[in-house]
Amino acid sequence: MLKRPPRVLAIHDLSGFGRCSLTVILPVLSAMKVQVCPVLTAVLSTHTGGLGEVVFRDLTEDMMPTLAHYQKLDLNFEAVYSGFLGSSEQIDHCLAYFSQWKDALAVVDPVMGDHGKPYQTYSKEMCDQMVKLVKAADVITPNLTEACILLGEPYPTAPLRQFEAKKILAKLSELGPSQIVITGVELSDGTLTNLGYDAVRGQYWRVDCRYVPVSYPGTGDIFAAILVGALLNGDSLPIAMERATRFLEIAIRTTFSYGTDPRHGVMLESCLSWLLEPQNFDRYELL
Ligand code: PXL
Repeated sequence: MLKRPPRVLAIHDLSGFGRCSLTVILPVLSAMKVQVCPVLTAVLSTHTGGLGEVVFRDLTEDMMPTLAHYQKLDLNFEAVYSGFLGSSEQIDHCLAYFSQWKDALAVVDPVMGDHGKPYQTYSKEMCDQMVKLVKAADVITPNLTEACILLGEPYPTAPLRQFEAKKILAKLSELGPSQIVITGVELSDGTLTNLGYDAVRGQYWRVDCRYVPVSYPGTGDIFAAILVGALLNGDSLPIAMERATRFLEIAIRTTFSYGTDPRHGVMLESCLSWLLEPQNFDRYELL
């Protein structure tokens, strides 16, 4: 039994304004009683999603000395969790962190794109490197765009049928990870859903989402952070998925009701207390 809260080494950027990356990951995981130890990849004035020219400080060269320091301190982590990465070199450094803490749950949120397209900052070389990182992961949380980039497949032009969705999940698990979650998938039955696959149990899961006609930055980061916290606290995969899905529904619907600028992200502060309260989960289904 651990005599302290679970501890996550979180390799992410800090974007000052716009509610993404560490500004949402830290409060979410702290609320879930998980200790976060951030390793910063970069500091930005805002996220890169349409708020103008970003002030950017790259911190790649601090990543390996930080690893060496933690090694010297003989620190243990229950999870190593990476997110938005700015260069191939940073991806190599993440691989070094995964090798250093082999027993830790290796979680990769392969932040590469959305709405069918890679982000402008994402070169073909980085997409290939991200495949290497995914191969070293236990858990991955791509959206459908990222899932397609990882598999080198075109983004589907029509909603997916169940067997097509299962095929994508199974192919991603063949790369290495045993738990796959794909967010924001439109199924041919008219639902928007988050899909999961537990390759050890051979089970496919879905948690359907209530649709809201707006999209906010940082929601993928919140989803992955809740999933990490939930898994470390002993949730099963479908319950971890439902916890993340339900929280985001509340955060998105709260924000939508106020009509704030979508680029400012979701009103996390108003909703965070939901994570502290006991919840019952009965919305997950087998896919
Ligand atoms: O939410 C992912 C993310 C993280 N960090 C930065 C980003 C984005 C998405 O746009 O720009 C800097």
